[in-house]
This record gives sequence, structure tokens and C-alpha cells, in this order.
Amino acid sequence: MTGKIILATIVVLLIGISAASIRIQEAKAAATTVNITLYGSTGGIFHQTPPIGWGFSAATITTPGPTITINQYDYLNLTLYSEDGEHHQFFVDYNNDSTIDPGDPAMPTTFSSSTVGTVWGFNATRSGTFTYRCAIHPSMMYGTLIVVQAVAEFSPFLILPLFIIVTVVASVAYRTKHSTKKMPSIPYLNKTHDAGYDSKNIIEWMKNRETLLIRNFAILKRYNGIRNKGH
Ligand SMILES: [Cu+2]
Repeated sequence: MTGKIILATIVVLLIGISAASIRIQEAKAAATTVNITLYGSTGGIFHQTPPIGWGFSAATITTPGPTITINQYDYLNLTLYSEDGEHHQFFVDYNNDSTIDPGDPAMPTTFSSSTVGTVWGFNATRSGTFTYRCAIHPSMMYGTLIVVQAVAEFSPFLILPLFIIVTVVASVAYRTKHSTKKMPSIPYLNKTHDAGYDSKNIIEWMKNRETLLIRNFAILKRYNGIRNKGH
């Protein structure tokens, strides 16, 4: 019986996980390339020639730069121009510490051309709201990157309560259908109940015997009822 409940629970969980997995696969398949052109500037080498920051065009450079919103698993394809001719380096600062850490999507090299766009991109596998920066001027050149979660993914916090609920429901359902009540013990007409054979106690003895017979009959009847219900 326990085996069946565990099996049922595993099947339900596998179906759920498979469904979630299929949805993630669908989201990945639907991922598109998002083309964004960014102009970066730090206002020249002495930062005295505004604008400073990032912009979708040379004329719209601001601090902070424009918010970029994409969907999870999209490929963000950037074309980058250096408006002030200085070296800049785009990266996504996942932990917001202003430096490129392992795992941060980051350009491998700087770009400095104001006329020829430098193309670089990355797959937005991680969802959330992050800060994008220039690795060389992180406090002056930054903006918000929103990666919208593709699907409601199955988290362990969802799986655990589901597991408990499924187990309890399956257990109760099974127990209701297949009662495991054992046959109650039937008292025997043994010496304890045999009050004795002398004339004084003979009526008492007969009464006890009758009571026990009726009781045993009731127990057997009930047990038979339980058995019939189960099959
Ligand atoms: Cu820079």
C-alpha cells in the first residue's frame, strides 16, 4: 500500500516537473535576438564634456542610462559606440559591486570608436533586475537591465508542499477504500467465564454464555461487513 502511494506521488511530481521543463524549453525556443544600439560617454578624459552615461542615440545620453527590458533567454545583441572616443566596456553587474565578476556577462575587450559600432551580445539566461555598467567608468556609466522571467518555474518551495498534499490525499483515499482493520479478537467461553457448574451459579454462567455469543456474533458480522466493503 505504501509502495502504491509513493509510486503515485512520484508520478505526479514527474508530471509536474516535466510540464515545467517543457514550458522552459518552449520559452527558450521562443527566445529572440533583441538588437539594441548604445552610445556611451564619460564626457571625455577629464569628464568635463557632457553628456555622461549611456543612450540609445548620441543625442539621448543620460545618467543613469536608458532602462533595457528583455525576456529571459533572449539574446541581447548590442551595437556599441563611444561618443567621446574614450575606452568603454559594457557588462551586466549581477551583484552590483561595480566590477566584472565570473558569471557577469561582459565584453572581453573595450570599445572606443564613435563611428564604427562594436557588436557584442549575450544570452540572458538569468532573470531579474540588474545594473549594466561600463567596467572602466562604473559609477558614471550605468543603467537598469530588466530580464523578465520566461515562465513560473518550479521551485523546491512549491514541490515540498505539493509532495505532502499528494501523499496525504493518496494515503487517506487508499485507507478509505481499503480498510486495514484486523479482525477483532473474540473472547472464548473459557474458564474465566465459566462461573462454575454448581447449581448456585448455573444461571449466571448461562447469562455470560449468552452475552458472549451475541457479542461474538456482532463482531463477526461487523468484520464481515468491513471485508465486503473492501472488495
Ligand atoms: Cu566607460
